[in-house]
Amino acid sequence: MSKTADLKKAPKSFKAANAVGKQFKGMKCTVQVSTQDCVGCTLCFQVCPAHKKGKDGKPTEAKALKMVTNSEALRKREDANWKFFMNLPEIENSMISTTTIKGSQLKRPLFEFSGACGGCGETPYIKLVTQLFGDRMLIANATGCSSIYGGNLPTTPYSQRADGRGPAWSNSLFEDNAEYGLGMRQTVSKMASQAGELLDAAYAEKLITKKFATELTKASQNTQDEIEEQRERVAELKAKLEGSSNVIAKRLYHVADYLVKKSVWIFGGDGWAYDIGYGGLDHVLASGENVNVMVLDTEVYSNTGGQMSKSTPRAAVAQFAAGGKKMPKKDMGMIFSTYGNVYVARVALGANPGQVVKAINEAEAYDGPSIIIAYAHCINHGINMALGLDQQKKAVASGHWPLYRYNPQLEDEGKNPLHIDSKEPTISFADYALGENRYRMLKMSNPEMADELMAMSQKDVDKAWKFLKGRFKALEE
Ligand SMILES: Cc1ncc(C[n+]2csc(CCOP(=O)(O)OP(=O)(O)O)c2C)c(N)n1
Repeated sequence: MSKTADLKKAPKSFKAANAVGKQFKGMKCTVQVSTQDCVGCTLCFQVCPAHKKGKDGKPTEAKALKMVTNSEALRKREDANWKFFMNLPEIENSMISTTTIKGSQLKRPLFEFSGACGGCGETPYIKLVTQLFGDRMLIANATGCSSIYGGNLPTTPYSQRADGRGPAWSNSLFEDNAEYGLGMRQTVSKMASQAGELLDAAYAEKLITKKFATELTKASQNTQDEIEEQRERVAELKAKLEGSSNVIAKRLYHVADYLVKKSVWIFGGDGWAYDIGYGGLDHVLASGENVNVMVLDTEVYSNTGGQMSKSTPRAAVAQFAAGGKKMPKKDMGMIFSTYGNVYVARVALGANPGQVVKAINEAEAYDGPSIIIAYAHCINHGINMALGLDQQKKAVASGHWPLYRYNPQLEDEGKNPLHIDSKEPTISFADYALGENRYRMLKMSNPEMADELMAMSQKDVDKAWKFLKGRFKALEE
């Protein structure tokens, strides 16, 4: 989104449409593709709401976006456009609301061009989180796909704003990631409290005024503009302290940046969260500390070729479950919602992107532990990856993946903490599942077993829905 004046020096081939929305009057909007980095997954083309779609969900008429074959000439032209686009000023924070899809998408992603499979279902969640909090984020990443495409060193898809701020990212092990993130949280909190104590000492030594010290400790940091204002205060503080030989001044200078609120995130797959790292995850969520967990749930250990986890649904074929998984899927969301102090959300971008934006914002705002369990379609499911988001929609429509948010804060306000965001199932579990090879292959190799497991799976879904609705009702009373 740009002011018309900013586009004066744009290359001739640079495209921009009139922006839609009252607050954007007179502005221009561009969706610029980096042709050097596009992997041709077609997801953007598939989901574009401007395109008319046929019965099979595929666009029949392209409007805003068109897939074309890359060429040297195209690359050259779009390289110039990309360079120009990347140097355009960022949209002003006051013009957008990052609690909406539109607002969130006008912010610069600080995660770009990963080496994940074309059409990966995990990466859009990461991109979105970095759009919302990337400039002050710390990420502990469990080993898995997200640590491989997220840390393909010496390159990294994690990026930075023009001022150099971006996510701080690290990966420890597969099995200790929640604890690793907890360590980040505790360090950040300790540094911030130390900075607070040193501010008092600095005031006592007359290095700064009491008014300034109070502003630095009491400033509200709930919006992006407030965060930027706090950064300015910290810069002013550091300028005052710089070069001083006073011990307090020296120590405060080194921890002053922690006076700006940080956002601690813990990323990992279902193999980590449901199985190998579960004990640690449980411990960290029960600790009450302010961390945000994002489970990128592909329902298998994706990075090592698709082994079953406790998230794998019954009837699906996976490694170690060649004859179809016999046991039902573990309902981790419901488990953690019984703790009472944990924010829990179950989300699926392909089904309801608005709910995902809401959940991520709520999880971050909640001053305690949060977990978001995000459905991520995967190449291991044996699907057409270009239609992964449609498959997500079907997972929700069948009731296999109910969408909900459990916010303990609401309970404190005397409201029902559980909010169910998806409707009663409209299609059967088989209607959803048989669109994926992981279920279909059993039907071919062992039809009787496939039918038996499919019938049990339908019962699993029915039971889980009944349970969810019962929970909602119980919390209502
Ligand atoms: C203790 C340990 N066991 C096994 C591995 C090998 N390993 C690396 S990634 C991975 C699978 C991760 O699966 P998941 O957590 O579901 O994440 P995804 O790849 O699906 O995103 C495994 C088994 C390891 N790194 N450490």
